[in-house]
Amino acid sequence: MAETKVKATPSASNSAKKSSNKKTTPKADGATDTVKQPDPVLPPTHDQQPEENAPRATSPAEPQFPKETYLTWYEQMQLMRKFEEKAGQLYGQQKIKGFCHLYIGQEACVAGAVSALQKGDKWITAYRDHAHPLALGTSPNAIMAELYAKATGCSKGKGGSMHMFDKEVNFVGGHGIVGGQVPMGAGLAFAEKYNKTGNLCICYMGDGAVRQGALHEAFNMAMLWKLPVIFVVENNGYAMGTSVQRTSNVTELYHIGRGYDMPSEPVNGMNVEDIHDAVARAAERARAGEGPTFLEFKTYRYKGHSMSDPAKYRTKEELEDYRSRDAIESVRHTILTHNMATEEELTAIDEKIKAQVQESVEFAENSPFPTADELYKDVYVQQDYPYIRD
Ligand SMILES: Cc1ncc(C[n+]2csc(CCOP(=O)(O)OP(=O)(O)O)c2C)c(N)n1
Ligand SMILES: [Mg+2]
Repeated sequence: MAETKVKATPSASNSAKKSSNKKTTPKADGATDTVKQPDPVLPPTHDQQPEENAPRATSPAEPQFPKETYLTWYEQMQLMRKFEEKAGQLYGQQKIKGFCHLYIGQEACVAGAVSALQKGDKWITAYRDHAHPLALGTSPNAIMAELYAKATGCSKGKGGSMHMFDKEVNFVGGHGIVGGQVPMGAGLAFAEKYNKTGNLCICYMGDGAVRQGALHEAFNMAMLWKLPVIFVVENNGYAMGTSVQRTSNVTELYHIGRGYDMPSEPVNGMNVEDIHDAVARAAERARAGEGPTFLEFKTYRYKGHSMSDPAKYRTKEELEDYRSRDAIESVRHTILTHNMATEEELTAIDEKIKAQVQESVEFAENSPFPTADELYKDVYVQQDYPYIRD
């Protein structure tokens, strides 16, 4: 099968990678491609029986990245997982209220992208949004306090689980309207291009969002203006309890980019290395002025849609099958197999994270709620809005 070599990128993306051991990787599947690209090894689609599945995602025979990158991935993904396990417990105790959507199982989708992008890049996603700011460097204290609706939260306690926001790390939310962030992602990329910053925007969405009309308008404009944006669909198989197969004629969601000649490709969302590579290729294209890319991360959430979902619409076998490909376990296995760290050193990282999460709970517990006058702050009001008549 034909493969296309990737060029070395000057960005942070490939500095995370071992210079001596670059593998050749397929280019995105766009109409401009002349070569038929091979399909990467992917987790099963959600209508496949476990026995039909592709080979299990295992640690590579030879690690492609330096030790520091694997250790960073391990620490970031463990922080996401442990933080959210705690958030789930606290929700059960009614310390956290309202909606709460956990990212457990999908951690590689963020960790692999963080290592492939640079500091000034903008990030936007839907309401399953705790992991993104955690990996970008927002303090767990500020995220936990936001879950508690406390004034010290990253959205001043006024956003809650679905509306995390942190300008410091370029995390632009946290959006509750399915697909609402897609045109905003294009707009953020437009600003970067207009201001000639050299930065890009990575815009995440769920599989439910690709059916929204606004996505199609945004894709068209992003291609027309060659905006520096990476659109990512995290296809975890379900929009609430409804599977992709029940709502879409096109089940390989990355094909949707083809209608706009947008370079598009499927990625094994349970494999942090594959995600890094795909995002690095897309970033290189965006920074070279070649415009957007559409990536479909094939992933899975281990928990229900939100805290109130017992997830009865899927089988135990399906869940177990994805758990057996767990990205954190894979990275842990790579680290240990290749002597990048000892069991004791990984345990020390786990202990550090446990303490960080515990500290965030104490911080949130001891923080005040916002005062009543906060109600009228941070509200967008346009005084001369033309259509209001007295
Ligand atoms: C425009 C709009 N319609 C419906 C909803 C209700 N709703 C909330 S989450 C959701 C499912 C979205 O699933 P998906 O995009 O696959 O994301 P996931 O939850 O799997 O991360 C729906 C329909 C909404 N928030 N916004
Ligand atoms: Mg989904």
